[in-house]
Amino acid sequence: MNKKKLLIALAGNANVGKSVIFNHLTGLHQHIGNWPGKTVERAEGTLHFRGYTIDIVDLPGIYSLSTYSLEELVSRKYIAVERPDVVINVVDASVLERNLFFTLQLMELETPMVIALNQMDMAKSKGIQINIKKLEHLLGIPVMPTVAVKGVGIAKLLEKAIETVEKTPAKKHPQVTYGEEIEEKIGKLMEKMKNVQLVYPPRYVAIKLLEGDEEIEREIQRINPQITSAAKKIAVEIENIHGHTCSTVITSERYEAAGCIARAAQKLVSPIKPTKVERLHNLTTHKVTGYLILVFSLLLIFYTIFTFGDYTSGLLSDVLYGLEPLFASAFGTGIVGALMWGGVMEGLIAGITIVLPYIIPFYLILYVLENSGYLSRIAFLMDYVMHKMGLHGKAFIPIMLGFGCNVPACLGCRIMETQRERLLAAFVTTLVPCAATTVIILGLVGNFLGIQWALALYLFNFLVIFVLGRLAFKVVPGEPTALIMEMHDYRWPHMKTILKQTWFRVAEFIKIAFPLIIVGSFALKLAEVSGLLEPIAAVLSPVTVAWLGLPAITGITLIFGVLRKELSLVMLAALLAPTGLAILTPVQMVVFTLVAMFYIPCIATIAALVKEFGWKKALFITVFEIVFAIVLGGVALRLLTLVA
Ligand SMILES: Nc1nc2c(ncn2[C@@H]2O[C@H](COP(=O)(O)OP(=O)(O)OP(=O)(O)O)[C@@H](O)[C@H]2O)c(=O)[nH]1
Ligand SMILES: [Mg+2]
Repeated sequence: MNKKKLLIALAGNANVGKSVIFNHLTGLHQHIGNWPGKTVERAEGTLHFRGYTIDIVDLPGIYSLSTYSLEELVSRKYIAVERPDVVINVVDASVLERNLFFTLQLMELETPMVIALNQMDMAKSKGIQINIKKLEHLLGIPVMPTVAVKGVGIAKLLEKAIETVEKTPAKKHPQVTYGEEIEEKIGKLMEKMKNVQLVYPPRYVAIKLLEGDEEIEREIQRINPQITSAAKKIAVEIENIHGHTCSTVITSERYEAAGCIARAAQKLVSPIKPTKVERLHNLTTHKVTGYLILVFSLLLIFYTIFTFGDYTSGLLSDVLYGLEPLFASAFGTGIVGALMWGGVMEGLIAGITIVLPYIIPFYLILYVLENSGYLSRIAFLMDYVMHKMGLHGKAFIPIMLGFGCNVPACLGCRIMETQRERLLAAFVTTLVPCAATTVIILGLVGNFLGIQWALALYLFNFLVIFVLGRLAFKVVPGEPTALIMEMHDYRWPHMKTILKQTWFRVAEFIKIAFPLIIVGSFALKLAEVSGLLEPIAAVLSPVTVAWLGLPAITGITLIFGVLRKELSLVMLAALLAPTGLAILTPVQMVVFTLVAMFYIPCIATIAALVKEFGWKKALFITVFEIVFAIVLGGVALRLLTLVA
């Protein structure tokens, strides 16, 4: 595969937003180190975009204006030596003049350039209006307005940068012109360098020599001492004419040029106070309040869904189970009756009592969050953590949903932009302990061994999610694509859209999951009435008894758990009567819970996986998780027995 490669460097003053842009572009593939021999941080990353493999380097920010800082030396050397295909000069729009001073110097390096006019929101709130077209015209460089913290304009910026590279032949690079005398002297010096091989452009070298730049001087001194002595002589001539040092003259002319451009391109209007919507944005993305609000919102959402779900589920259950006598009178209490009630009807009830009470509110809330704009803020806040797992910040949403129920969570992975990202997110999601898993963890381990053991299992679960997520990120073929999120402003959610989206998703879920649930429970019931359960338990005993050290009966209850995970515990309690679960040893409890946590996505989740990714991938995930859980359970048994 011969992919087109590009090298892009981000350069600009300190604190303008380079790193924020860098993170947007390369969130999943970063390498932070130091510049060779320097203590200045070097951040590099890769992304895939429009068929290009793009390496991005975040050059250190330039702090000072007059003296040559380490950061500036590193930056200019990189640009001159590595010759990036294009330099993105990040500029703070709210202090345009000061930033243009550096832009003009960058231009002298004669490298293809694009300007990211960042912090447009800050400029706006300070009452600075910038005429983009005019700025582009004055500089002769494409300018893209951005608000990096909201991801606004970042994708377009990247497009513009690529466009600049693709435009061949590159047009002559625009330059600042200095006063006549200085231009003349620059010309003179350039004449002397005509036959000298230089890393930097000759004009740049001439200007830097006149400015008395030590590093450049040293380099040229080595190559051709005549040039440096000529430069010294010319500098003295300029000093005599202007009465200031040559470097002061050049700096002030450059300053004048920057000021001129800034004044021509910007207009001061009365500052615009941040609106309510903007204040809400700031509050919800703030380093402290943002996370506090996030935690509070999540708790509120879960609390609402579980209280509502629990209540409605119980109610529906009561009503539907009230139909049992009706069934008994219609189909009798024989095998047919058992199959109709225990197979078809109980499957249907399981479906209804999950779908209506939990999934509908989940979707409603999800779409309200999405439509209002809060979802993208959540993604933004979680971006860093999720990147560590090889996922985009957006994947946090399905994962969050997964704690309630894996089914809507898997379907929710659709918000990811590419098939690969969707699959990775869904895989991780199926490992999240859903409400039913919580019942097992709390009902068995929490109840009998204490809450600290339950918490430890949760922590272990997160660890597994992290490790397997990271692993999947490495092994799933394909490349992580840039997922540049752009936040729109907060707005009132549009209820009609939300209801429509919710209805659409719920209907889809019913269509795919219900037949599977009913067929599954029918098959289980059939196995039960035909006396197959005991033989099945016996067949499974090498795994359940020999490897996992559990009672043989768990083979059957775990199979039932495929329908709804908590069934595996509920049935186990019933089958172990009269002693109940208390007969299990602590080690058995932990092993059983571990297996139940991971052993399979429930049948409805499998259905959702099939729907989204097809049979093959769904089967692969399912088989992988079964094997993983069994191996894990056995290893845990041996480790725990060693310790105990
Ligand atoms: N309001 C607003 N703030 C921004 C924007 N872009 C960046 N910031 C903030 O500006 C600050 C500096 O951003 P960085 O990306 O760290 O800046 P940098 O250019 O990498 O800085 P150095 O690494 O020191 O050169 C951070 O607090 C950002 O949150 C923007 O578009 N709008
Ligand atoms: Mg930075």
